[in-house]
Amino acid sequence: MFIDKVKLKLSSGKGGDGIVSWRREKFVPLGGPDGGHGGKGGDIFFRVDNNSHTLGAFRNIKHLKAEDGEKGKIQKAYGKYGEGLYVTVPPGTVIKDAETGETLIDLINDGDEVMFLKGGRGGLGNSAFKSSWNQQPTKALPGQPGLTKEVFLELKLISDIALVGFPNVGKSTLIATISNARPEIANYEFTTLTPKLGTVNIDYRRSFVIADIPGIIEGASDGKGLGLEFLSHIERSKILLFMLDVSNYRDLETQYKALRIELKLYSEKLYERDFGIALTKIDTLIEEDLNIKISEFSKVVENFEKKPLFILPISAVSHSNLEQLKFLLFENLEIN
Ligand SMILES: Nc1nc2c(ncn2[C@@H]2O[C@H](COP(=O)(O)OP(=O)(O)OP(=O)(O)O)[C@@H](O)[C@H]2O)c(=O)[nH]1
Ligand SMILES: [Mg+2]
Repeated sequence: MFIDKVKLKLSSGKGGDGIVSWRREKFVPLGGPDGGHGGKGGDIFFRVDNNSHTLGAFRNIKHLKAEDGEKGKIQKAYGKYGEGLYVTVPPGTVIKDAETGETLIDLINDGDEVMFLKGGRGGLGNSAFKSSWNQQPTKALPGQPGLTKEVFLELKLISDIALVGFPNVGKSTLIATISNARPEIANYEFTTLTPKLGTVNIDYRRSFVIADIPGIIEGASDGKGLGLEFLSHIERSKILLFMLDVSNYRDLETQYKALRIELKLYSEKLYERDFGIALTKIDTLIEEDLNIKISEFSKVVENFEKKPLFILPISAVSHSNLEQLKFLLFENLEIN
């Protein structure tokens, strides 16, 4: 289940108490103090793991707590340290303070680990208080309490390229054809309900990540269709790929203008992001009609101040220009 926002309470462990105890040995009637220190409480860490792409694991979790430290032992032995707790999140997870909304940590790279809440220190046992003027201290300290914080975990997926288009224009088909992702594909609108990532291999050592997101329609910024909330997942993408369907009942100009407007309404920054244009499903038209559409559409694009990196007619069904598309995207990512 794709979940991209959860609220969670996190607590580090309490430090174990120090204890009061006295050495008991044969033939030593008045043993000195030997109460050990309490163990430290467990810390809370965040750890990034590439194997998950959603926060669904936290769906039914309200509170996570690291282990408490154990109390000190006799013979000056430390209590056992509380086990640290690792909260494993997908790359792109932002940790926010639930009270203030402030961003605390942005977790990007697989394997990254960050200490978030330190466990309480263990208390000193009475052995620590022995001095020349006090040979029989009866004092020991309690362990420090742990720390508790409420946070929002918010996932903003990390992709190099994000597909932007009306529903049913072939976004998922493209990603299924050129990447390892296997999204659902169907001939109706809003097949894709949640963002998905796929990796596109250029050769054995070069690749990029592409995000398939739900379709956008006119008025999405007012909540029409699936709205625009999921666009938070493309905020980190370096390049957007507008997908415009040459066979759609909305013509290319209508699709393009509406998408540019909705994007702008969502975020000026995303509106200014570099983008390419793929004209999709060209296998559905004869060449002559396609050429007319392309030349008309080129004029429309000229009227916008922000120009695309490229306009490329493609077909995921007949595989037309898919290699070119991969290379154009990759090349522009390298320049970016
Ligand atoms: N002829 C032709 N049909 C295509 C092509 N690409 C996709 N389709 C068809 O178009 C329909 C929609 O494809 P999807 O990939 O699900 O479209 P989408 O943009 O992901 O749609 P949403 O998830 O609803 O936003 C499916 O029936 C596909 O088989 C293409 O290049 N040529
Ligand atoms: Mg889709």
